[in-house]
Amino acid sequence: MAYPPPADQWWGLFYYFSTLGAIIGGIVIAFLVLAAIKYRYKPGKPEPEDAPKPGTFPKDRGHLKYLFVLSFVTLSIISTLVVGSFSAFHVLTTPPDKGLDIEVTGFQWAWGFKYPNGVQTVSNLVIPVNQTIVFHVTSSDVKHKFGVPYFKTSIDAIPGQVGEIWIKATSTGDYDILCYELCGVGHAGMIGKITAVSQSQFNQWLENATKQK
Ligand SMILES: [Cu+2]
Repeated sequence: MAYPPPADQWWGLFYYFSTLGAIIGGIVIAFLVLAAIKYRYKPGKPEPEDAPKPGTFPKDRGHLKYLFVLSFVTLSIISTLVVGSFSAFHVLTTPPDKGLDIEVTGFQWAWGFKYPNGVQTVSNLVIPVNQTIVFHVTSSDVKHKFGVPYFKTSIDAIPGQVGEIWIKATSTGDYDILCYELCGVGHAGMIGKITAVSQSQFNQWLENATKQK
């Protein structure tokens, strides 16, 4: 299943982390099981000479080369995770193009939307499909957090500040908007809806909404 941007970044990173985790976890567990079988206690078998003893440092086995190789492998893996995380974060916070600007204002307890031509809606946002939508998010009372779970993105809505996130719906349909910051007794009901429609349906809708303004 293909996820729309910027959720594709999130999922890419998630699969990268979980695949690496599964592979490395598999190797570690397999090594543990093999070692437990190979070096298990057998009656009459003497302890190896370099077996660790309580209260003494383990003997140097001269495996310095492995130390360097494994440190290098670990560092390489960790640096790809760090670079991957920062680049995904960069994508999440940087709209790919100018897109359609929507002003979002959180208040107790709903979301208000304002289109560039001044049309305003509450809780329900209609957007065109296959177009970048840039949300400029603020709050008129307390701290909220504007989140669009399907697109794996969210941002604080803070009075006096404007934060930006973006989405690009690649298929028509409804997507939930949630508040991610406990903001009062009505917090749980602070749910909005994004409806992605075709460009021509959107133009039609906006025209009607503009007439009714
Ligand atoms: Cu809220």
